[in-house]
Amino acid sequence: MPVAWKQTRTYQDILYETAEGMAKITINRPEVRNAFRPETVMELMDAFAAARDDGSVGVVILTGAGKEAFCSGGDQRVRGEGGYVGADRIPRLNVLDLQRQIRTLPKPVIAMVAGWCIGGGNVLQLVCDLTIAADNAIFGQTGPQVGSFDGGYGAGLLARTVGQKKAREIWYLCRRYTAPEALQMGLVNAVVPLDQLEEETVRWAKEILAKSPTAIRVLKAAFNADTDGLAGIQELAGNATLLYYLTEEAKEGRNAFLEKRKPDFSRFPRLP
Ligand code: S0N
Repeated sequence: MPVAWKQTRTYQDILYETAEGMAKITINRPEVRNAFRPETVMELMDAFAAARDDGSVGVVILTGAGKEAFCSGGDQRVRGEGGYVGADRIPRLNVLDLQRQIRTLPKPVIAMVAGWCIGGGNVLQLVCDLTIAADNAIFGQTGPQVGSFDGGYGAGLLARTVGQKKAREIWYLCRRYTAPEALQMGLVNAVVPLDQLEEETVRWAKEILAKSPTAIRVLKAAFNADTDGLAGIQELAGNATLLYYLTEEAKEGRNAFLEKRKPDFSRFPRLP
């Protein structure tokens, strides 16, 4: 049965739909192969924040409208000096904020990729937890060809994902890679016929939804901690704090303060 998506928030450049424990966020600018402008990124950040706060959402799917493209990166028509320029005339590289938001979202994000997945679009799928690609998907970086580069996750996480040599090839030569090639290099998790893309992505999402949300949450933070330095450790440690807050031991500390008495931690075990 196809998912009966319900549009639960309204935006200009993106779509936000929810159903059955999933949120689907769609970049909706097919006329420019779903390139993002500053406003697109602002809307995406708002949508991801909504998905984070919605307790009924356990998995987020990020995709692009139509069959032609997942995302072709930054909208080159509004690339000014010092960044991409929106209606407020402020030059921004706010997709970097979005990348971090996807990484730190305490729920898995699955990129559902059909067609072009290029430049900043490829970095967006890279920072997602998992990627399901249609057999028409094409991946690549264009930075050195169009006068830009992403030296953050776009370089470092790519190298951790596909290996140093391959990552350097991808950036230095700006070649394009088919979905099977992307699968072979570990850039995506699965390749399926285009007409089965959403069905397969939803199948993966539902498999995750059947698992322990806390275990998945901490695992995501643990994978991030390996690559994200102190920010990654902060995220992982935040989960430890969250779990600690739920214990009687932590509540004793809070209660003692509120009751203006000394805390009594003597009944709590010091486990080996
Ligand atoms: C995607 C491509 C390969 C599709 O080719 P195809 O199918 O032949 O279609 P086209 O006719 O080329 O395109 C259809 C229409 O869409 C427009 N269009 C496509 N991509 C863009 C885009 N990125 N920006 C604006 N318009 C786009 C075409 O112009 C065409 O419109 P019309 O019909 O009116 O002519 C092919 O289109 C392609 O190669 N696109 C460009 C890909 C690219 O180079 N993207 C930018 C890469 N850079 C980034 O993404 C930067 C990301 C970023 O913000 C950043 C982040 C961190 C640090 C640094 C940066 C940074 O600035 O680099």
